[in-house]
Amino acid sequence: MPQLTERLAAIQAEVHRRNAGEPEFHQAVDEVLHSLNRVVAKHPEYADMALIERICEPERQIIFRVPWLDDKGNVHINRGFRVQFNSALGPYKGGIRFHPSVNVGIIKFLGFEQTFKNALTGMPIGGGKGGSDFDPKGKSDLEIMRFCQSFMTELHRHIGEYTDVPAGDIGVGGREIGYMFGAYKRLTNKYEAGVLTGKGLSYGGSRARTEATGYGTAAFARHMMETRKDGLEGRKCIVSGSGNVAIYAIEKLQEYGAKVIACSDSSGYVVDKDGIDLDLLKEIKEVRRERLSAYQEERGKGVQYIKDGSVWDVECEVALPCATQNELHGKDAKKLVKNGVKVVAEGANMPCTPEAIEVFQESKVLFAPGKAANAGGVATSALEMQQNASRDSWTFEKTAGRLDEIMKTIHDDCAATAEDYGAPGDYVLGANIAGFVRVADAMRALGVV
Ligand code: NDP
Ligand code: 2IT
Repeated sequence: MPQLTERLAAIQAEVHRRNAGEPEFHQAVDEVLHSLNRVVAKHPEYADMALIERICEPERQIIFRVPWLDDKGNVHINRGFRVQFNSALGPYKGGIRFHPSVNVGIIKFLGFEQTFKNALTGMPIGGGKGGSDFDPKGKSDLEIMRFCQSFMTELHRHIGEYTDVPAGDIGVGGREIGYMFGAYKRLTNKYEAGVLTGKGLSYGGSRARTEATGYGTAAFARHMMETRKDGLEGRKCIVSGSGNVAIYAIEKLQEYGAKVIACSDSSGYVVDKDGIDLDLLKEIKEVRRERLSAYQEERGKGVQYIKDGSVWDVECEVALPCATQNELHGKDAKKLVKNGVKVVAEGANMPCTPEAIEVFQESKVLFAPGKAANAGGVATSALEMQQNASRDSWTFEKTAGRLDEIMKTIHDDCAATAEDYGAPGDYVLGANIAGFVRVADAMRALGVV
């Protein structure tokens, strides 16, 4: 990475000092500050009025106790978080994550990334993120419900259609959003559909929201290939993870005629040379909520399951990391490059380490950061908010059509911005600058708040 200017280096040092022990947050901020070198050189006014310092400081951080009862009557305690990062463009907007690794630094990095991502969608949404260190694995349906109700008992006072609109993320899908919406409705005595997105179709959800993140990431990868007059048809692909984003990225890649030969979960990965059987994967992951090893057991011959291995060892031309942060390291990137990867688009938030990104960029592999490539999820959440506000419900075709247009626009904005700032093909720089400028313009207009 290039040296930061003295001013940006001082901001970086202060962010690190003030948020000690939060390496993921430092990582996300450092990347954006490096992109801002070029902005400040061209437009010094963006460094006035402590604008960059303010953009790195969350507007509000809420941390709370979440007590809940398991099926045997034992009391457990988890910690809940909501980081309301930036509301210059609209109400705070971003998912809720339930995973034992959650801490304030992780939620802060996600909220910071979300601010720029949401700006890139062009929709009127600010940035926020929340979650808990609750581990949903192995919990009964009733335990999940009680946890969601307890979580919302505190969260409800901080959110609202015009304030903050949470959605799903790791460990939070349709089931959890349903329980949280039910609890919110009861606590507030209001049918305020626009307070949460990712809702079920029977109570105000949007068609295509479930599919949106994965579909959008696959579409983004396709647009990247198009810049080299190339496509995805017949390409060998790997998608890491096997959750919401991974499943629908696989579905769209298959629709484009690509061959997805591997996917993973936190216990291992499968290689299916004939192409992943998506019906079986959905049955195992979405319906039965089982481990990926079941895929090999049921699909049988010809399928390999590698316990604890790295899915990036599999040879491919297209790689979509769709599991979690820092899941693809420098050594994985080198292996992928050696094996001939052409395009890497992040379906997850910050799945590639800075070293991995450097390897891709130096090797001229097309690389897109999550804040651009996975923005289709939150963009479709904003479409859900539009439908809720107008008490309307759009068809799948209309909603997915809007998503396609939005992904194309984000791709083209990032590419054009990178070019304007002297780094054609650098989607990291393009996304960071295009997102920053939108948020910064609004913040300048709103004064020091
Ligand atoms: P899910 O909970 O549906 O799936 C997560 C998948 O990633 C699972 O296969 C899980 O495996 C794996 N995974 C999670 N944590 C780890 C870990 N620490 N190590 C290895 N594997 C892990 O979540 P989503 O698909 O919704 O989210 C995936 C990523 O996409 C996240 O980074 C999220 O922030 C991002 N994202 C999600 C959006 C959405 O709309 N849902 C929108 C934009 C980004 P296992 O089951 O074994 O834990
Ligand atoms: O990281 C993300 O963009 C999400 N988890 C989705 C957020 C949303 O509000 O739909």
